Amino acid sequence: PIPTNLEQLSYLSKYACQRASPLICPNQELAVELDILKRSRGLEGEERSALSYARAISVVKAYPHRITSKSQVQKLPHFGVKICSLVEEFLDTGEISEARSIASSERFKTLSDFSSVYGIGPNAAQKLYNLGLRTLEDLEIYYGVDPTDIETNLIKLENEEAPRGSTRRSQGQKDEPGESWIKVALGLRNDLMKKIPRTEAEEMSRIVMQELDAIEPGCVSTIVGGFRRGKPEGNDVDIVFTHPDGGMVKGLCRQLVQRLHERGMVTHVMHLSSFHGPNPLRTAHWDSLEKALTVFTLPKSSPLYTGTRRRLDLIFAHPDVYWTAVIGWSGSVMFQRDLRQWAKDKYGMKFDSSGITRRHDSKPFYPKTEKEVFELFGLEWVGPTWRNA
Ligand code: TTP
Ligand code: MN
Ligand code: MN
Ligand code: MN
Repeated sequence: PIPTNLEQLSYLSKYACQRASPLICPNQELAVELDILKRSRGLEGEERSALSYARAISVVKAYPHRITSKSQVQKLPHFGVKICSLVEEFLDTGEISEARSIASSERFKTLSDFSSVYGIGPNAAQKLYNLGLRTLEDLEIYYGVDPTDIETNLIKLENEEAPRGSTRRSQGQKDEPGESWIKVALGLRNDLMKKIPRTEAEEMSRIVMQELDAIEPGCVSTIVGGFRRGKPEGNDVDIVFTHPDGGMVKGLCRQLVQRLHERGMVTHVMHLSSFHGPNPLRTAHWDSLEKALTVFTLPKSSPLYTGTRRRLDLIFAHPDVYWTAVIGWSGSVMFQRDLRQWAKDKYGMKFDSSGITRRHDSKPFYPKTEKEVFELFGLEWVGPTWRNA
C-alpha cells in the first residue's frame, strides 16, 4: 500500500520526485513493453526519444490503478500523441506490436548483449554489429580475449585510467572507458552478468566496513542504488561513506581500495577519482565526490564466499553532503533527474550528488538528514522504496 503521506500525492505531477513509484506497479506489463522501446531507442543512439519513453514509463510506474480506458491515458503528463496511441494499442491487444518485433529482432538482442559489457556504449555496439559480429563469443575473438586468462588484466590504480580506445563516443557525451577495459570486462563477463542477491550485498558491505574501520574507525555508510529502492538483486553494489569528522574523509577512498586490493578482495579498479569538494563552477555532476568503481570478490573466510566477482562502487562524501550523496546515489535516475529539475524550477537551487547550492549566489546547503533534503525543497517525504521512477 502507498504510505499515507503519499496517498494524496499527485501521481499526475510532471515531476517524478512528487510521485510514489513502487518497484512493481499495477501496470507492470505495460511498463515492461514500453521499456523495450525505450531501450531500443537508447541502443540506436536516439537519446531524446529514449528519454520521452523513460518519462512516460515513470508516469506509468506511479499510476496507482490498473489502466483500462483511453480516457485515463489522455490526461497523463509526458504522454504525447505517439505514446498515447501505443498505450491504446496495448489496451486493445495486450501488447505493442513494435515492441514485439524489436524484442525478437537479432539487432536488438545483439546490441543489448554488446552494451551490457562494461565499456561498450551504443555507438561501439553498433560499430561492432556493423562489422558482422553477433555474439559475445564473436567479441572475444575480435578483441583477442583469452577467457581463461583474466588474471593478466591487472588492477589499475593511481588514477591510471584505461587508454581511450577507438570506441569513445562523440564530444559532449559521457566518456567511455577504452578498449583495454572492454577486454577486461569481456574476460569477467560470466561473473559480472550474474545478479547479486541482497544477502551478498549486505555481506560485502559488512566486510568493506570492517576493513575501513581498520583504517579509520567511526565511518558510517549506506548501501544505495537499486538495493536501497528495494530490489531483491542487483547488477552491482553501491555504497556511500562518510565520517562524522569531515577532515577524516579526504584520501580515504584510495586507502580503502588499496587495502582491499592488498587483501585480494578488489582485483580491478575501473575508475578512481579524487576529491574536488562542491564547486559551483564544475558542471560534471558525478565527479566531485571521491569514488572508486571496482571489481570485488568476497574473501574465502566469508560464509557467502563463492569466488564470483562483483561490481562494487564506493563513494566517499564529506559529512555536509552525505545525505545529498545518499539521495543522489539511491536513484532512480529519473527520480534524481526530476529532483534536480524541481530544485531548479521552484527554488532556484542546484541539486546533485555532491551538494546543494543556491544558483544566484552559490550559497551551499547542508541538510543533516535525508528528510531535511525533501523539506528544503518543499517536497513530501518519498521513501527510497518509492523512488523507482
Ligand atoms: P547504478 O548502480 O548504475 O544503478 P542501480 O543501482 O539503480 O541499478 P543496478 O542494480 O543495475 O546497479 O547507479 C546507482 C544510482 O546512482 C543510480 O540510480 C543513479 C546514481 N548514479 C550517480 O549518481 N552517479 C553515477 O555516476 C552513476 C553511474 C549513477
Ligand atoms: Mn547499482
Ligand atoms: Mn553502480
Ligand atoms: Mn569520471
